[in-house]
Amino acid sequence: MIDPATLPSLPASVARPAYDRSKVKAGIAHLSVGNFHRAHQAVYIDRVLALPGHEGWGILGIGLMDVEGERAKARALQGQGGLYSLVAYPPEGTPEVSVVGAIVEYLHAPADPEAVLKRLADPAIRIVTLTVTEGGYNIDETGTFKLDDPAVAKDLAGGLPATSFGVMTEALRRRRDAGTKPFTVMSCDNLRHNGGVVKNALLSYARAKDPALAAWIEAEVTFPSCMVDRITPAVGPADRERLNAETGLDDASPIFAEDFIQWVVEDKFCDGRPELEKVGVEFTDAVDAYEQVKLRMLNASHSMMSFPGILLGHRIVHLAMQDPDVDALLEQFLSRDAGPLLDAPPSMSVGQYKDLLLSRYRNPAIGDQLLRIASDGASKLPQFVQDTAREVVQRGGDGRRIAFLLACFTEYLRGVDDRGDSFPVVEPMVTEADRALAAKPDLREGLGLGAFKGWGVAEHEGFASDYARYRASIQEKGAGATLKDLLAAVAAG
Ligand code: CS2
Repeated sequence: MIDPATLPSLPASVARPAYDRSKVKAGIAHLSVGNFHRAHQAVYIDRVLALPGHEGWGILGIGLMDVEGERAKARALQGQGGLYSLVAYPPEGTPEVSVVGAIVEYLHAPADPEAVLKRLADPAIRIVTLTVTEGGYNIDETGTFKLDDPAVAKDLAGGLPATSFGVMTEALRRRRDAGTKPFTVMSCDNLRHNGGVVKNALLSYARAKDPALAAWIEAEVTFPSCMVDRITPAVGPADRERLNAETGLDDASPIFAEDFIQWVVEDKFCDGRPELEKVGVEFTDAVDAYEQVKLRMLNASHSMMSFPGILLGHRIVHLAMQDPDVDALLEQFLSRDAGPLLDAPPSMSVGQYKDLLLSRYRNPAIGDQLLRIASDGASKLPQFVQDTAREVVQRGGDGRRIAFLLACFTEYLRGVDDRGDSFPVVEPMVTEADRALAAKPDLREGLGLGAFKGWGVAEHEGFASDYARYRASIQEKGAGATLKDLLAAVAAG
């Protein structure tokens, strides 16, 4: 455990909060405090807290899930007074070690749901941010919020809410009834138009609960969109030991990340915001353009690396990048498929962005996990790859790499790679019906998976036959040989 009292005696090489934490109060509540939040938003807030007059902008972290991992996180963060260590790795040279102090309070909602609602009703909380993952917005392929989801239905039926949308709605109801201003709601997840998505989800829930309240929320709450970026690997027990050995700390919940960090935000806060522009955050009205580039280049190429890469037997990002076939697949996908369709903001060069991404992936110090990137692919692929796929097919372009990706995703669901080694498949949104489709002898039927619904590719003869051909080839001779054939066919023109 990190003991907050020992902060002043940390070695000089460890950066620590440059402000008096005892004066800091929470002004932002964050739902679902994952490693990404701790390596990203909390780092910007840690910087902002050192600005004069910013003591009111600390973070109240809230865990919502009733699982052991979340209970352990609560014990660790509460035991350390919200402190934790972060090691940021540049591609070369000395990593930067810091102890981050932005989270000044942490609550695990299942342990005391009323305490969470009380805190969220406090006028001092002026912004609620969320990282509940792509699948956490509970929307179907048409963008409709699923009111029949069992957890949502339970919240709608009454009692203290447990879901993120139930909790925010009840907190907003209490604020309205008390004459308190509402908080801004900002999604920090990798979703297309994340401000619009969280608004739609919250209003859908609120309308089903209480239409008058929903109307108040619609009139009063703002939902800025933002683009977030920092590669933050998962931390297993061995990483924890390694990090503590590296930092000399005894941290129950250390994290690590690349040194790159970016946050682009729409300036639309209904009850004020900290001066984040002073600590490196970019404010713009054109967030969608940044978000589009990031999702369709970074996250999509991550998917393009992970599903094929895992089948090829790779598990770690920079090692996969040392495989010339994976490198070539990504290079081609970025420069020929995703890149040319982008509506990039004037300040951004897509070519340079691509080069930067590939060099970030090659960073040997990170050791990011392909299985982390792959997890919940059924929620991620529609966000990251669908638009590019649809546009490539509509324009009569070369859909082979995307057909290969979808073939790899479908085959990945079996959980066995080219070497015959099995790997865990974490796909909570893949249903029994999906698995039955993926097992049909007519391999094209896999394009009917829920994850590919509405993409407009199954109807395209060339795309569907490529997809079926790649699946047959993966089953017969492996993803590695199939990728080699694909690259050779591309080279042949
Ligand atoms: C990854 C992201 O999970 C994924 O699919 O692509 O977690 C990625 O590492 C971050 O978005 C980087 O900003």
